[in-house]
Amino acid sequence: MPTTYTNEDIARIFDNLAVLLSAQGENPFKIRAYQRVVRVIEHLPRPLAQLVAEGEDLRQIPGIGEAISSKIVELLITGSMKAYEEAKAAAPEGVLVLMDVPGVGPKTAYRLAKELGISTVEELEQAILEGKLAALPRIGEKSAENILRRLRSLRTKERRIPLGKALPIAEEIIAALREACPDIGQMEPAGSLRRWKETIGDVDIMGAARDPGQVLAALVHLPHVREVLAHGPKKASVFTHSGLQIDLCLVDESQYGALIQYFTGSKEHNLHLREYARRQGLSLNEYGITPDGGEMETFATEEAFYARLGLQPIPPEIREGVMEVEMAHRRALPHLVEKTDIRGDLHVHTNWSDGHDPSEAMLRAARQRGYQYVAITDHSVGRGIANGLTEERLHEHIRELRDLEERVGIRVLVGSEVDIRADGSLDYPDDVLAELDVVVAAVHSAMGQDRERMTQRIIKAMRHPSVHVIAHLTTRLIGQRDPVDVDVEAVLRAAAETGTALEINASPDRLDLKDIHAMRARELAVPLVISTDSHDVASLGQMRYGVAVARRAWCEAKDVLNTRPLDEVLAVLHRKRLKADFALRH
Ligand code: DGT
Ligand code: CA
Ligand code: CA
Repeated sequence: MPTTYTNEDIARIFDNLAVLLSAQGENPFKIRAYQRVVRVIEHLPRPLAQLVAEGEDLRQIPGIGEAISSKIVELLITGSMKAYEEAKAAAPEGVLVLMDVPGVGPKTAYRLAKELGISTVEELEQAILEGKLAALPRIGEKSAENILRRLRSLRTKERRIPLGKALPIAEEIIAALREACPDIGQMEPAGSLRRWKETIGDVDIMGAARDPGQVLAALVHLPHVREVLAHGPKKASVFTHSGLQIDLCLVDESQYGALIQYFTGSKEHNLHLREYARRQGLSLNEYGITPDGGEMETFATEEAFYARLGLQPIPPEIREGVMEVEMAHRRALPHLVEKTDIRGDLHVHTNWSDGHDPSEAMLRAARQRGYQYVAITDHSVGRGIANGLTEERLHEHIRELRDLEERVGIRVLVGSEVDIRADGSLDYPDDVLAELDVVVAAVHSAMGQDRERMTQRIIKAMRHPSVHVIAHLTTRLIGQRDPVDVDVEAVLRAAAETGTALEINASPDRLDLKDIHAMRARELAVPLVISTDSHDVASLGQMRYGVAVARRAWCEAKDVLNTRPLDEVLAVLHRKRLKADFALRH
């Protein structure tokens, strides 16, 4: 059964393994081989999980021999690695506890145990507060503080997992359960995951099955599971190797509607709903609806549940307790944009810059998704590390794309993801930009600028007649890099004024614009585009995350430019150029 380990996860396991073995006095050659493979894995361009799934021979990768290859395959296929489990079993208990603390790792854990006699998380916290950790050579105040911060956020359940990591794992688990128990009826994620929130506290899965015991037994035995937290007749909670808590709850088919409604939340939505129901003499719980003085009624579907309350079905993405209940009562909910409304992707890279796949593969994959058009937007020349295109290579690429367009049978917009330099100027000359069908401009450098400079920098780029779209406005990477300091309201107003579109970057690491910014853009009638910023064929499938952001922003298809046919897209994009030409001439 497949499990999700990223290359980073696998590298960390080998790194830990090397430390554990060296503390246990193992053969230094073996240890060095593990240390070496960490570096090798960190620099692999493709996920090992994908290579293994495609049946590739890992021994062809320099630095990976027979022994290591079989350990990686074992880990990916069974979900654990015997050598690692054994090394952990041989380590002192305190070391194991400490090495699981984010920011500690086995090397520090051994030192803490040996040099400070620490073996519990509480002792660790105490030692940090007393300054003992900072006093250790090669640790220092900064990493001691860092460890303390992460310890605390762990405890307050502040540690949230990015949507893009949680959803694939939840989908894998549901698929594995369905395979193990074919009599499962409905089964889907609930909670924040079903509402497509950008980060997830824990994963809630709801299901209907005749034999709940069998399904729960299958869950606790999945190779994904590291620890069983609770296991009852209808519910179980487990903790996965990837660090996710999963709650699974099962009922009879006849009650599924109330169950999935309740556990989808949000708590605020449920609160509004309960108050609304109260006024009609109805009370709600996770099993059904009970009229005052009457018997509880059950519901097989969520639509029937909402209908009993006199409400339109409410899409999960907008169940945040704002005004959705009232709107559903007035039958005034918008028809939210759907994935099938999307007719093309307007931000795609190829291996001409930092993408992994050739132009032809990207075009064919876009066509296969049923798209009518795709914009190829490789990086501009100043992006040296991303292998940005010189003018000469850009022209060569354009010729290739024009040729491929006919052969592949998809309309190609030739474009560029052009750098917005620190001073707001652009990374190609005006005449080059004017030749392109679509120019997507973005900040990639000098991200530490103050609010005023950053805001003016982006607005200056938007005033350029050839800039059609601003990509990933805040440059944030969820859980990894904070957004730049920018006055979003001012930027959105400038976008409305200049007719510049803003991108909802669908890459689940980014989701930028985020939901509330996209909502404000919609209110200001800023044209929105949803783009994947794909660097390989598989990432084109991430469009669904961007659509979810737009849905959370209450967007309809008409609010999203790339739901329209190509001629309309070009008309909107190029209106700006015409407007600017006109302004120059008069
Ligand atoms: P998360 O896990 O922090 O990302 O957010 P949720 O929304 O998934 O929250 P979670 O897992 O605590 O609970 C799942 C849903 O169950 C929640 O959205 C609404 C429902 N729920 C849980 N506890 C309560 C409660 O005390 N009152 C009400 N009304 N609903 C609750
Ligand atoms: Ca949850
Ligand atoms: Ca939960």
